[in-house]
Amino acid sequence: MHNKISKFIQEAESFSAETIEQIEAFRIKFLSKKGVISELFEEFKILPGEQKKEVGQLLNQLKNTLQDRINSLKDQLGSEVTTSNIQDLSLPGTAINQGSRHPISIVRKEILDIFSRIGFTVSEGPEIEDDKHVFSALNFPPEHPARDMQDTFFIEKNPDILLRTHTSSIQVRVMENTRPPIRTVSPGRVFRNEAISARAHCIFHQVEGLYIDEKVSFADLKQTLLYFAKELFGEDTKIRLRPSYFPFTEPSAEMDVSCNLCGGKGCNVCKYTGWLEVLGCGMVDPNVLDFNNIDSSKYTGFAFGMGIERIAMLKFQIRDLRLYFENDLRFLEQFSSVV
Ligand code: 2U9
Repeated sequence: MHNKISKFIQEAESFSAETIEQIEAFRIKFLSKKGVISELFEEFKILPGEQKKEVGQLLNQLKNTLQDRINSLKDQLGSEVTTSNIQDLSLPGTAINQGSRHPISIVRKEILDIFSRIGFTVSEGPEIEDDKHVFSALNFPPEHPARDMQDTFFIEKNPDILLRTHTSSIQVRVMENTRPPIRTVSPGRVFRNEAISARAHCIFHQVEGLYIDEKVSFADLKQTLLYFAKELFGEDTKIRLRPSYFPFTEPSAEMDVSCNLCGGKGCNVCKYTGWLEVLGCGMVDPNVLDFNNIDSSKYTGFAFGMGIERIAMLKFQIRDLRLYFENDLRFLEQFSSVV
C-alpha cells in the first residue's frame, strides 16, 4: 500500500492539464466519492495497527498534493487564454429577457398622456381613506348603498376607515389644497366588495378627471371627451352621451364610442349596437363644490371617470378581467412590442 500511494503522489505532482475538463476528470478520478482516495481509505481501515500511522500520514500527503495540484492548475488556466477555451467572439450574445409593461400600465400612461397634452396635471392619493373623502364630500347621502359593508371594504368602523371605492377621493384632496382653476386627472387602484368573475373584480384601476373654473360648461365636457376618444381610439371615432345618474354630478351621462372593430356597423364585441360604453361623466354637483369650500355661484366644473381594465379590454380585445391579475407570461408577453 505504501508503494501504491507513493506512485499516486508522483502522478499528482507531475499531472498537467490544458483544459478545465481535464482537471475535472483528474479530480473525479481521485477525489470523488468512488475515487482512488475513498478506495485507499477503505483499505486503510483494515490495516494492522502498527502500519496505520505511516500509511495514514502518506494518505494525507496524497490528498493535500492532489488538492494543491488541482488548485494551482485551475489558477493557471484562469489567468491564461489557452487555445481550447478561446470563445468565438463573433457568436451572437445570449438575449436578455427585458420584460414588458403590463397592459394596465400601457393604457394608464396613454390616458394620462392624452390629458397632459391639454393642460391636465396628474394627482395621486392614499388607497386607505376615510368616509369624508370617499363619500361625504362627494354628496353620497347617509343611507347610500355604497356605504354598506356589502359594497365597501371597511378597515375600521366609527370613525370609518376604508379602502377607496373610486379615485374621486384624490380630487377631493386636490380641492382641499388648491383654488380653481383646477384641471387634474387622478389614476389609481380602487376596491369594491364584489364577487370575482370575467367581468368584475374586487380590485381594479380608474382614471378620473376634474376641471373646475368659471364658466365651465357641458359643451367643454363634450369637446374634451371627443378629443380624448379620438386620441385613444382613432381619428374616426364618434361619441354619444346617454343620460345617467351619479351622486357627485348633475346632470350625469355615460359616454359610448363608436365600435372601432366594426366601424359602427355592428359586431359581436359591440353586441351589434355599433357602440361601446367607455366612461361616466357629468357637471360637478354644486353640493360637492360647496362642501369643499368652492363657491358654486362663481365656479362650475365637469368630471369624468373610467375603469382602465375596461378600456384595455376594448383596445386589446381582452375577454376576461382575471387575466390582468394572474401574471401568466403567455398573456403578458403579448404586450412586449407596445411601449
Ligand atoms: C369630484 C367630483 C366628481 C368622477 C366621475 C364617473 C362619472 C363615473 C365610473 C366609470 C366606470 C367609475 O370605473 S367606474 O366604475 N365613474 O362614471 N366618475 S363622474 O366625478 C367626480 C370626481 C371628483 C370631486
